[in-house]
Amino acid sequence: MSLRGFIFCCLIAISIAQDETNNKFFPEDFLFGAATASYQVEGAWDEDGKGENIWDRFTHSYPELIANNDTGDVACDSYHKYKEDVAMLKELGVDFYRFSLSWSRILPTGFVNKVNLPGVTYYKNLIKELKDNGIEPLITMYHWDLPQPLQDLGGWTSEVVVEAFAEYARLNFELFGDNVKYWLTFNEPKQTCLLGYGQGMFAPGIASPGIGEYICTHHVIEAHARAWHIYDQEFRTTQNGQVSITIDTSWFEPATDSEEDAAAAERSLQFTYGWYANAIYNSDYPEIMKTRIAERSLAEGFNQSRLPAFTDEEISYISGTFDFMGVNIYTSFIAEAMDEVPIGEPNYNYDLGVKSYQLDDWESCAASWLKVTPWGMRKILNWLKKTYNNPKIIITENGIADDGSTLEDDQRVRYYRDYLSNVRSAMEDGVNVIGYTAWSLMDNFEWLGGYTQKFGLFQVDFDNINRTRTPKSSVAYYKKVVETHCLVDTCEA
Ligand code: GBH
Repeated sequence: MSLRGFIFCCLIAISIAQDETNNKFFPEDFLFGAATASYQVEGAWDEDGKGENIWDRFTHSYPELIANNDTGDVACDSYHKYKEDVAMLKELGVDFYRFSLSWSRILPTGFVNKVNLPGVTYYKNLIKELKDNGIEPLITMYHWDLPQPLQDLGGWTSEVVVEAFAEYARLNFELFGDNVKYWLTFNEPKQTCLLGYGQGMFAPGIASPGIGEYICTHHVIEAHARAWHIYDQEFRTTQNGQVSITIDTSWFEPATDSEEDAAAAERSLQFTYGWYANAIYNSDYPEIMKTRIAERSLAEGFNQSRLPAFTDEEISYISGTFDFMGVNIYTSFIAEAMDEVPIGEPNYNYDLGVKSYQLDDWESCAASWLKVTPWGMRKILNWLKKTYNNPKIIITENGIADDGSTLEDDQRVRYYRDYLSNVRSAMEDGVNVIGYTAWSLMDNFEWLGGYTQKFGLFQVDFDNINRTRTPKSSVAYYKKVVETHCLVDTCEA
């Protein structure tokens, strides 16, 4: 092909891509942010009085479960480098930074009897550095790192932890609330409960399929509601902030236009997002979960449902415990109806009873579970609007992994552009999205993936004792979007 022909083709290709991108401005007050979580970035796992948590214990006890036997012992060393982190946020120009508090750094025993002052100082310094640079903190209180002493008492299968969380939440509001407008109680509780207490793949590594995850969830929902009410009664009038929870979900696309597949897709959404969200944004667990789990439990020989029941009083106490809706969205699945699994061992997947999969021709990335499906973003946002009565939504995570081989992360640039384009289109559909958060500010400890899956806008050199941070190409793109509120070269009002 001639050079002219080549350039012509490129221009066509670019204009097609740009055509598909929504070219409306995001509203002026739309909030853009970037996120991390304590265990994934802080390091300093046993420094300055921090207690042991379940991810410290899990990575140290079962190194073979984590890629390259990696741990979060040092991670990005953000405990010492938070000023560099804030400088990176400043470079991006974001409105807010979503980070999480390490419960064990503040309360080494998990209980409020011993407050670890250096831990408190660390977060106060971080918050001050953010505010001094015009960046709002959005704080997650629990991003999976439960204090080990609380796990020793049963962790999220125990009522004790509900009470301990409520007191930890009150302390956080007292300590930091004057400077914090946005709070999340829990990040992705489904991963805590399903992977941590059902399947046993994540810390604390308890495999109690079909039982543990439901008990865990029941307590997490109660703990969330306790924290929201504490804020509402004791802090709202003076601190004026907003409290919610963030739940992750994928979009589930029916395999065909049959009624059975449509029902399978809806059931998947109810069993993933609805499991946590229905009690909070509507009321009680989703009917479909109550019915299916009760039926299978009785057939299996249990005397009652494996899904615990809320009392009427609890249902009304939990309902409405949100000031906005938090949601993490990365990918999509196809949902297909299937024959019932014969009654036998209890299992969440049998309770759900859906065959779900991703298609081979969906674009892949360095994280095998994450296929690039930007169109799913628009669909799931519309589903959330419809199902939960049009709440105010903050997308608290969205992003993609690379393998670290290049700083020219063109795939991430396209991912952000195409997902944000679908966010903007969903807003035109009437979905009330008020904020968006890129996961992640920088490469970090990606749980079982260790340091092999890199979600960062900034690269972190984990071989260098300085944990040097370097911008990838996506930094320039996201910075432009944050600055102009526009995804393409020129936008329309
Ligand atoms: C989020 O989880 C987390 O909140 C965040 O901490 C994380 O870094 C980020 O996304 C990127 O993953 O081990 O192959 O069985 C997103 C949902 C749920 C996706 C657990 C990966 C385990 C896949 N994640 N899942 S695997």
